[in-house]
Amino acid sequence: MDNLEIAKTEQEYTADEIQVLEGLEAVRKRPGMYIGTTGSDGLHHLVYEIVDNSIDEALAGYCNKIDVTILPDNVIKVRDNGRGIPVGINQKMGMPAVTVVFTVLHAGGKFGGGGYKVSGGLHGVGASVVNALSTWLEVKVCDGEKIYRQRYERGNIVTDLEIIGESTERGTEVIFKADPDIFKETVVYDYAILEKRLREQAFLNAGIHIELRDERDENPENHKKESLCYEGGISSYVEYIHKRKSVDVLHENIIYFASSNEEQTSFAEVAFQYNTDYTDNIISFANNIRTKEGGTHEEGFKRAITTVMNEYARKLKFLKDSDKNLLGEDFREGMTAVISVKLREAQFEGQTKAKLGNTEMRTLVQNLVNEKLRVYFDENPDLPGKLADCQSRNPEETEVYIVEGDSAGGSAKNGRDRKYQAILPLWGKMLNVEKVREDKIIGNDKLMPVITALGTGIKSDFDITKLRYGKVIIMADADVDGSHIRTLLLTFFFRFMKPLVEQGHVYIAQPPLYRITKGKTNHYYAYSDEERDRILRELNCKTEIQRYKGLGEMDPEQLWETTMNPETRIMLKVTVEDAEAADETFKILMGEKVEPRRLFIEENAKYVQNLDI
Ligand code: TTJ
Repeated sequence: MDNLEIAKTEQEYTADEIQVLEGLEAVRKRPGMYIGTTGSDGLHHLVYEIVDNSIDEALAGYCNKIDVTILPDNVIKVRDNGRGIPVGINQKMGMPAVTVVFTVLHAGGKFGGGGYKVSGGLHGVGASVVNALSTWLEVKVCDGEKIYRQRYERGNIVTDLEIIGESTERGTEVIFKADPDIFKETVVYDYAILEKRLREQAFLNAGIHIELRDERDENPENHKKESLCYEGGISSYVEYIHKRKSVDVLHENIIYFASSNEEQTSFAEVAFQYNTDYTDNIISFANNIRTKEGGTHEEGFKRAITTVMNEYARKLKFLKDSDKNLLGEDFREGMTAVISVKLREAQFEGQTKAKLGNTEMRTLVQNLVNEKLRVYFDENPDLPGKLADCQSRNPEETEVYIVEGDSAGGSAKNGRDRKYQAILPLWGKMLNVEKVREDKIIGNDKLMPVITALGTGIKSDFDITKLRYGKVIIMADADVDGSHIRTLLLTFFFRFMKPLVEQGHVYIAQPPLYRITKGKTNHYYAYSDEERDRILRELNCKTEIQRYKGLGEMDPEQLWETTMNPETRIMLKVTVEDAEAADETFKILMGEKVEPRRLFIEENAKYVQNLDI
């Protein structure tokens, strides 16, 4: 695990390396200075401060289990299976290192030169602050031979560090009771708040086992327990967010990248996945601390996503050479992302000190995503389409265009009337229709976004009242690939959303085949060879004829004018006169011969013009 390597240091800590910076007294006088508030937030912060020490030990590679228990009377117990806080005498202070950790402000091996503090609460002040703000606190250390214990009250030593037994195990246990004289508002812990934070830590530190227990109730049947361990790390976090929101995802795999700098002193990882929502949800962390205000790591991520996605959109001809780049927000719509960086001497800036300032993190994350996302797109060219939804939610007026993503998606998005027209681009190559069996249709990730976009469900779950768009319009090129898409979609609709076809919701867009230009400014569009000939006869003068080979050749205005504007467009309405007979035809469609398939589309679709008039 990369992050463990970073945290590991060359030399081991010894009792002498603990640096001493200042005394403890001030903490009880001005607790807010050290833990932010003395309200509920500050109370919970005590737990994080203690747990962070165990997480550091885990990141250093010496601990894999952390237990957190809320005991009766809101006493907190934190226990790990790490090496144990050193018990040897610290020469500078003349007392055991563990005593220094708990009684001297800003003490702790992690603040010395050789060490590297990875985690750490918002204020990074450590165990002595918790001790100062506790009515009492007891620490137990097992060093593989003996068990040591020391007790403090309001930060003051009340017993020497004593040997109380023997054990072959190693680890540290801290038990404390928050002081109600300090936490006047409340000393009652909220299980859900602790669970949320510990789960977050479990995501951010893949593989660590954290167990949270609530044993406050005198009846053991009412005790609560949560085991938190995520081998998948921040990818599991993205998965968890999507599951909890019960939002549909647009692609199966969560994209994950990670890298370190050359010196192995910084580490960055990102995980993201698109869903059917329209908002973005980017969560970032530096040294396991949430950076709500973002900062350099988030900026690097966003820049790289915008750059590489635009590159990819051009490569797929989703954007034409003359088109402007899409904006960053266009690519973040529906994205859930977790960004986590670990670095030495993180600088926290901003209003709430929740914004990462280290500029080297911008470069690290940006380069990471730039490089790995390009490779990812090369290896996974079939990313599914992203619905560009319309503003209206009234199916009486809304329509969705299902478009071959690599030909006309961009023009359609730009040319549409976004009030009532939604665009769903289908990316990548269509499966060969004859190979698509019924079971395959459902697993086909091209169709997943269609199911999601329409909102009706399928088969026995199908519910027409949930249809989000009154018109479902298939818009594909007049070539073999386009015909495959139409056939696949019609087959799918017929088999899985039959009432959609029966009730006349499905249409096939008719883009023109020719553009006839007379002089400089007069344009005519012909939708068939006959129409072209008629126009040429009527014009009876010098003209220029352009044959459209695909929708992609049309700019947004032309596509609107010829194919999408309800006032002028021509659409084929797909009807199913006899469901049984049509199913037979679909079977022919599924067969190997191309001609019966083409005939089906012609026979089952009739011209309807100016639908909205
Ligand atoms: C320090 O260097 C020598 C080996 O042990 C390292 C250490 O301090 N490990 C450590 C500390 N593991 N766990 C802790 C710890 C655990 C709790 C619950 C609370 C505190 C303050 C420290």
